Amino acid sequence: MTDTYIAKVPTNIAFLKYWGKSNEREQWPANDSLSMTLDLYTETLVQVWEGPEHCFSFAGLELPPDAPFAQKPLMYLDFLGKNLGFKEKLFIRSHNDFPASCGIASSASGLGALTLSALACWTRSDSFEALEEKGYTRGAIASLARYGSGSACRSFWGGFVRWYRGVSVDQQTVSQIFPATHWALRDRIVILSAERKSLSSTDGHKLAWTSPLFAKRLAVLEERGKRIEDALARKDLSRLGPLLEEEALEMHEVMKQSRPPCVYLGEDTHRFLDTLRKVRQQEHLACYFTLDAGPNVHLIYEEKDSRNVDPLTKGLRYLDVGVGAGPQLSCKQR
Ligand code: 2P0
Repeated sequence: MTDTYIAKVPTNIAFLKYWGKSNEREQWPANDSLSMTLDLYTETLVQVWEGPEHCFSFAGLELPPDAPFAQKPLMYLDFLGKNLGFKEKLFIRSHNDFPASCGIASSASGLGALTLSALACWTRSDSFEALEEKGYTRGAIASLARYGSGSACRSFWGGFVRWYRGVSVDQQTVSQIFPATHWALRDRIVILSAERKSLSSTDGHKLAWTSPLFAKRLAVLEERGKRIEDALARKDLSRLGPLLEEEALEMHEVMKQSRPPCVYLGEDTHRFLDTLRKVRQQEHLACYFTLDAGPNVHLIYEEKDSRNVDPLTKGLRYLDVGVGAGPQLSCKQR
């Protein structure tokens, strides 16, 4: 047995969406994105492994290298090892602290936790400080994670985080704009369907440029980003909420008008959004929605309004989460 390096990395929900890339190979997004880090995690444990290939298990099940769920992480791990010059094979065990069958995309937390735990193991680092001493700042680790999954780079900070595309591929940066303690927002993720999506986000990104709406969207995002940041700074949900909804619906309209169309929302989603709008008007409920690349709805509201949101989700499956404080790294000695 060797030492075990343990990374816990959160998921995030985008307020300003990353959809479409300017350079696929370098994972350069077409626009800035901005997210809230969630209090939902992937935990990944890594040890040095004497076998001929990496060994990967998820939720207690060892996955053969050609299993669909194992291909992306294993290919990424090879890329990471080759690029950084680490040859040791790794024994990796990973699990989420949310149910696997709930339809929540976990590539941000999953690829983030894989990056952090693998680097920690290869460099024998038991903390972010130890990694930094070896030249891996938090920003550098987030940049590496981006190659695994773009949205993973935003999961390396707690609170509210912005991924700046910069003026060239190598100028992109990620940083926290407000800490987790800034504003007690909640995300109630209403699970309307837990089915695996028919088109992966990576394939969906490629279609963005085929949509006649995409160029128009890019032209308004800088201004929308400023307004979202301003509403966050003022903790003003009555200004933030409509911006979140406009942004989420616009992304899905771009998807729908791509060639071929890419449709993630179902009838259940539209029905639920209609109910939300009706209840919000009748009850003056301060609750708004955003959407990911899937049919489930993220209800965003202030913690103090939790009780008022309950009737809306009565009888439905949901996860209720707060703002996350960011990733953690530790080491269990043999
Ligand atoms: C986001 N999404 O900003 C947007 C909103 C989905 C909808 O980032 O190809 O899994 O691995 O970079 O990060 C999903 O895209 O795609 C995503 P890759 P990723 O959160």
